[in-house]
Amino acid sequence: MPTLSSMATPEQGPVPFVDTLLAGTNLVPSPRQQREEEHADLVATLPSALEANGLKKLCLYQGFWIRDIHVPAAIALQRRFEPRPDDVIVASFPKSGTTWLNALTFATMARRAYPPAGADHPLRRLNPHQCLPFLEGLFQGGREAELEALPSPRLMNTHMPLPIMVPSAVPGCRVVYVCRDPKDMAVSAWHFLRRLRPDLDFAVVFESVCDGTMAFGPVWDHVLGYWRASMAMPDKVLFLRYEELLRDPAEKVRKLARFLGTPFSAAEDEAGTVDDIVQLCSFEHLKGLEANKTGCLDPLLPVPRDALFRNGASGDWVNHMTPEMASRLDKIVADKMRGTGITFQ
Ligand code: PAP
Repeated sequence: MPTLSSMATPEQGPVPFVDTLLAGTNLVPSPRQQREEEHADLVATLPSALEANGLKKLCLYQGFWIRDIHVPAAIALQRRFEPRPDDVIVASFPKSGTTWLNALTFATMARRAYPPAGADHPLRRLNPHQCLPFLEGLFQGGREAELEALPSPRLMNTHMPLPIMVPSAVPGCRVVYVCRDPKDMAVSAWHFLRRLRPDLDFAVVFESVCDGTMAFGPVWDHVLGYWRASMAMPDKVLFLRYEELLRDPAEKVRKLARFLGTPFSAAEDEAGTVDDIVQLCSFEHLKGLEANKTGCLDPLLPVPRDALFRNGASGDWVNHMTPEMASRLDKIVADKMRGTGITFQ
């Protein structure tokens, strides 16, 4: 069994997170009850709402609707997350391309240790989410020591809005952000949430997007926080759009590699490494893998992994909303995004 320290060198890139757990550390989570009680008074004072599927409680914390269980995680993140200069965080609003960007960033950063065409590439045996620790999940679960024990460079994932990550993470490390047309995001979220509650009405999810109460919302403030940071610190925050990734994934992978400080070499160009990464992480390829067809996302989130690979396209909103609904959401978003140049074509 490899030890954590023997698993990677900085040149090799990140190691798949679940493999580090299997490497047998004795990291004991802090007691759950104590962590939740620590902030129970604060959580009780926050405005609250139910998530669209009626199953989880949301609290308005620092301007964002986050799950009540994530409030202690947000506080712990703000107080105790210590970024390393070579850390990379993949950030996104849910259902906006997280799984894809997790895979692309992991494959790009780890390409020396794991050539993307290789038969033993971790993404051929693991769901992309298993390769990256989910920050709020670890901080919620008292598992911060697992993050500390990870060899550098660490690659992590979060849905937390940037104002909650600041000042702890940015600009202490690099962040790659992906956003998506909120109409398609809403449709994707509905299909996902239905896996937990099959009778869920699309209109309920749609309203939660429009009024900003979808978990981690409002979506426009989430997007704008990272967009502004990408404008102010382009060397620290890379802002990507799902629709652009669909249009030209190879070009975006090159941009990602340049941002990460590891542009593709002439030899890699010659060898077709970019195309190999694109192919490895493509919707069709990932969807067909056993690791993505079987099992659940998390013991705490009993949704089958295949829920992450539904349609993988843009524009499916036309099949779910009336033209009136679409133009209502478009108008809300356009008003919020005015002057930024952000569009979702
Ligand atoms: P998460 O927030 O739960 O991690 P996330 O990965 O952000 O979910 O979003 C899932 C969406 O990304 C799904 O969209 P759909 O419901 O409209 O189909 C999923 O199909 C899409 N997706 C996942 N992997 C890929 C990929 N490799 N290429 C393109 N789209 C993908």
